[in-house]
Amino acid sequence: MSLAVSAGSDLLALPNLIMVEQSNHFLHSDCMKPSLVQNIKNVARDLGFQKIGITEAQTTLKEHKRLNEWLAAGNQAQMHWIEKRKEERGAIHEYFPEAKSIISVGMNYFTGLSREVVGAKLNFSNYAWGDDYHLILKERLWKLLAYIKQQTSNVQGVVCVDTAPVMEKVWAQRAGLGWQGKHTNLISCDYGSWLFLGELIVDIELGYDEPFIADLCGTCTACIDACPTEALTAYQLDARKCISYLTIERRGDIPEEYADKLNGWIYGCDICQEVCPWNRKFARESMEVAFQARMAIKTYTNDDWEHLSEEEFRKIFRNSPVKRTKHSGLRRNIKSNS
Ligand code: B12
Ligand code: SF4
Ligand code: SF4
Repeated sequence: MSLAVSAGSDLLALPNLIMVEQSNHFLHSDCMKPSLVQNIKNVARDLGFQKIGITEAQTTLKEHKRLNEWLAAGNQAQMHWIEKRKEERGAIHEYFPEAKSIISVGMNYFTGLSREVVGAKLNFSNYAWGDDYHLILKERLWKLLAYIKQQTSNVQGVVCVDTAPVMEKVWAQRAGLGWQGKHTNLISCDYGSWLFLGELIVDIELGYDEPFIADLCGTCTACIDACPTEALTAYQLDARKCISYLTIERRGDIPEEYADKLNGWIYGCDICQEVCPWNRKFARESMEVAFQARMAIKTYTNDDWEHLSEEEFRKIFRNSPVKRTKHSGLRRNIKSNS
């Protein structure tokens, strides 16, 4: 039997009585109640999430310890915001005391284009080719919460996408979405690692998925070998050396020793993911219009980027993740590459 949420244009308008399909007949859910968990997953899928899993909000002692060790070694560089909220990041109930279940979602952002086809040798990481994912994922997760509230009264929930002090990859792994590869990103068997992650944390118990226990990296070390700045050791990243950190998060000049190794990256870096066999074999083109590359990303030449005015910057990167670096940051990155 297949359960399918009836395709309504407005998910919030989904009826309390969901239609379910059985042998080509539509039945009222009053006659045959599908579980809330299955409905949540169906609605999440309709909202455009390709990967959905649910896990219990339990303690994360091992990961908390590793986070503390990672911080103590100075791997966070200038990202003091990680340290400031490390207790919440390492223990979900410090962040949301009532948390019972974590609905973890992944959204495919692979555009299907490689950086070889764009007009410039200066590169933007493909996660930043289109609209800002924070806004897109958050809006849809709020809709998912609204749906759950329609079904069950007295549910409280919080929506997290990137900026909340939660370890998103850890929850995604526990919810069965995939495993954390040696490049530290979460990899799924069906989309590779080109997935944005987000969570809806709720204060009700739900049915839970099996965690993804296998580590499918095997003996591969392609990401570690390809990283131009040697930022990776297996399963750990030293942000001080990472081009993504240096071009997005770092304030001030990019240190000389790394400026030589930027390899054309002016916003983020995709090298460790590009070489990953899971992405090479299993990446699938995203149907999400919002993630498609902006015209300038595809057509601008090095010369265009080198002469980019502040006004153009504002126009091109309105509602894009690139605005985080500001015009001055992008100019610094371009200069560091020359
Ligand atoms: C800080 C941050 C960064 C920093 C640091 C990255 C890092 N690896 O920590 C910088 C700026 C470098 C960065 C870069 C990127 N980021 Co970022 N980042 C984050 C953020 C906000 C927090 C991550 C964090 O907690 N780091 C702290 C360290 C301690 O965590 P960790 O790396 O997971 O560490 C674990 C492992 O080291 C492991 N471990 C340690 N020893 C061992 C040993 C073994 C055997 C094992 C198995 C594990 C293990 O234990 C640690 C704790 O669990 C998350 C969002 C979030 N709230 O979670 C996004 C996030 C991880 N970033 C994301 C993305 C897309 C990127 C980039 C790809 C962007 C780009 N193209 O430039 C790069 C990828 C670089 C890379 N190789 O990781 C996505 C990843 C999606 C995915 N599929 O995994 C996230 C989840 C944002 C999102 N909502 O989608 N990021
Ligand atoms: S994002 Fe680039 S610099 Fe950072 S670890 Fe991956 S390959 Fe290395
Ligand atoms: S490149 Fe190899 S080692 Fe690195 S994450 Fe992918 S499979 Fe794992």
